[in-house]
Amino acid sequence: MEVDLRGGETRTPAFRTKNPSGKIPVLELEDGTCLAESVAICRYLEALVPEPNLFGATPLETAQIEAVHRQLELELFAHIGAAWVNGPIVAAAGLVKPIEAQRARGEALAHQFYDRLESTLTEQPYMAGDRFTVADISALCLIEFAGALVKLAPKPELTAIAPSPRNSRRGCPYGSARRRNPRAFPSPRARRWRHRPR
Ligand SMILES: N[C@@H](CCC(=O)N[C@@H](CS)C(=O)NCC(=O)O)C(=O)O
Repeated sequence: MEVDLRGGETRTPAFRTKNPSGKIPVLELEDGTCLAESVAICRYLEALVPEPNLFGATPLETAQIEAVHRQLELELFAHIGAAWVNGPIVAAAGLVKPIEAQRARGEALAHQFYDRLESTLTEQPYMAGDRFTVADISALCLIEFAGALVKLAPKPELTAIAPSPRNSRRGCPYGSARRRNPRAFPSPRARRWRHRPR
């Protein structure tokens, strides 16, 4: 179902019966049940189709992925969001009266978080360890959005977190960290051997 965001459709009483916070995405099931929040929707879909696993295969791994994912949402998404909401595109659309100090603060805190991600991805191939999870999906979408629409791409010297379609084909979606720290980045063959069923 298409929703006219700019026209304010998500703020109407009819839409708020689907999601009281007046935001998309909303997954509407055949029986009319509506499910809000992107992560809740993803969890629901993974419960229906468990493989490939993105949210964790053991209690410990599930909690570890959740911790990384929440930090991405609360400490990166929130700041990119502040820079976006108070930036020129949203202002030009006349949706929000921008506050320059909030834009600048969002931008500075997002860059701080990028520095932190750079060290994480220099030590390990993925956000939450040695395999691709939902935390990587969120991180890659956020970095892409920030670069394309908020002029808030990571600085060029942060080569480990740069999304890399070329490396993605080799099994790692990020930049040149594999080359800088090869011991932390075993080849796909070595990784398969390490994780073989015993
Ligand atoms: N925490 C929510 C955030 C959803 C969200 O911010 N949606 C934006 C579009 S990406 C929206 O609907 N904005 C419309 C508005 O705020 O009026 C989720 O992850 O689903």
